[in-house]
Amino acid sequence: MSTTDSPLLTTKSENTKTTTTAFVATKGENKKWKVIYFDFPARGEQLRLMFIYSKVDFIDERYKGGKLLAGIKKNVMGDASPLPYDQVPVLVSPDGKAYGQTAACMQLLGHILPNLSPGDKKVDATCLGLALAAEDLRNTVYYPLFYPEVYKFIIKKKAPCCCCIPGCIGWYKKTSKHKKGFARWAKHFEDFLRLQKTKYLAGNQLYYCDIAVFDSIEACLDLPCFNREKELKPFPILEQWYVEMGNIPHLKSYLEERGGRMEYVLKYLSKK
Ligand SMILES: N[C@@H](CCC(=O)N[C@@H](CS)C(=O)NCC(=O)O)C(=O)O
Repeated sequence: MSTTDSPLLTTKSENTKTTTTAFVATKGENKKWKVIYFDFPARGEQLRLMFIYSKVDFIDERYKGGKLLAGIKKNVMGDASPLPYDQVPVLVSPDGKAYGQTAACMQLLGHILPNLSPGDKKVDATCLGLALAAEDLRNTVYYPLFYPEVYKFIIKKKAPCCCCIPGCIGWYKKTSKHKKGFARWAKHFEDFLRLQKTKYLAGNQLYYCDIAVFDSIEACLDLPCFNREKELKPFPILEQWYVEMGNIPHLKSYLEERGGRMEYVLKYLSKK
């Protein structure tokens, strides 16, 4: 398959230069790891952040929507499908082995990239637990709130006269219950930092779990129903850690260039 003429997806490397490509690694790129995910900063974004933090180039294979992703699932591609669970994100090693399940991919990348995982197996269990907790936060807070928030945002912007509809959506989708879940998880993360008195979540060094938790918190707080300062105020140690994580130069410039997640959705919807 040609690597330059597929309309299916775009590949974005660390320098954010976007080129069109197919999902087979191009010549010269075959020594790189690859992330397969949607062209949207959600669950798979943390894998991209790992590479960006480490300044290691990677193949960033982005699918613009579920229909295109369906084209590489097992019922279409059989055993040649690169999706072990028919879901994304997927991490593919330079020799072509595909790994699924986000927390497992984070742990593996932590071991592959320099200085992102602890040598001690017990500390690594703590790291994996934190990466799984980050997924719990995403699954119980971010994802249930995402579509109601997108609808509310669009209605407020495009039809402000229908001002009671956002409230009805909130009531119907029980958004306040999901919103409250944020503080529950933030308290756990604050406790890790407070009880260990460490700079990072699992020690005095930044590990893959810090990137997983940072990305999950950042996704939640980017939803319009959250006010960042208000949500983090009860958790001052976590807030300080969060601000420091966001100020890490490489992450900061990537996040600034990427922009907010809601802006990303609106840009996507306006192109439709
Ligand atoms: N437990 C999985 C969940 C993965 C998942 O839900 N992926 C979603 C995108 S965030 C997906 O692939 N959706 C498309 C589909 O299922 O067809 C993980 O941690 O990676």
